[in-house]
Amino acid sequence: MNVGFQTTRDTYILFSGKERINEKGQEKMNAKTVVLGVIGSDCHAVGNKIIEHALAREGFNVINIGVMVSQDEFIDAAIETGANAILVSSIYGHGEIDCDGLRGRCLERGLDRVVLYVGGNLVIGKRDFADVESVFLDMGYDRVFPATADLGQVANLLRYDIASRFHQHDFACA
Ligand code: B12
Repeated sequence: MNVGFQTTRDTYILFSGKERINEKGQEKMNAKTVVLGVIGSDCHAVGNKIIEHALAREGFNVINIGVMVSQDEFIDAAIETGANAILVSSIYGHGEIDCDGLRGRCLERGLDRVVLYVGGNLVIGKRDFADVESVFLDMGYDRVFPATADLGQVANLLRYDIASRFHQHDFACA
């Protein structure tokens, strides 16, 4: 039986009189890990930092590997950190070239459940977003976002997609 009691700062839970687990620590243990970066030769750094801060504020454990990241660097980081999702940014217009093949590479390297998002200025010039979205969905991305994406909504979608792809018990001791 768990017995809860208040302190001035945090709520603690007493387990069988043996362990005390700080609830904030527990939240951290359950945090979903996402790898974030800007793919290819793309050096646009501002949006990347904004996404990092927005998702960290939403409670994600964000591994930001920065700009000019290769597909294999995304995958290396995801494997090393046991990430649930990879968020790819492409800003300079070469997304169709840089992003193609990442899903296949993930599968080759054993990341068969990782959630894959892509967003930014994905193509050169102005194209109907529905067309752009279908190109990247066909590449195997789970969701595709324009530069105007609301990062709060992105966080909600991420929670939903991660929970659907990874069973809850996988997080129990993560
Ligand atoms: C600053 C800037 C630069 C700086 C970058 C400095 C730096 N290190 O960051 C410099 C001068 C180096 C530069 C260079 C180039 N740039 Co520039 N640059 C810009 C500019 C003016 C602002 C970019 C920025 O910081 N935006 C603010 C951030 C907050 O927005 P963001 O990057 O779009 O990110 C947000 C969203 O896209 C979204 N998002 C991004 N990724 C993802 C991923 C997911 C999963 C989700 C959900 C959301 C999401 O969320 C982010 C936060 O809100 C834009 C024009 C503009 N107004 O956007 C052009 C722009 C991006 N650049 C452009 C181009 C073409 C280039 C160059 C190729 C130019 C050239 N011929 O050399 C080079 C490329 C260099 C390289 N190797 O990357 C084009 C891209 C065109 C396209 N995609 O069709 C733009 C749009 C200008 C234009 N209108 O033509 N650039």
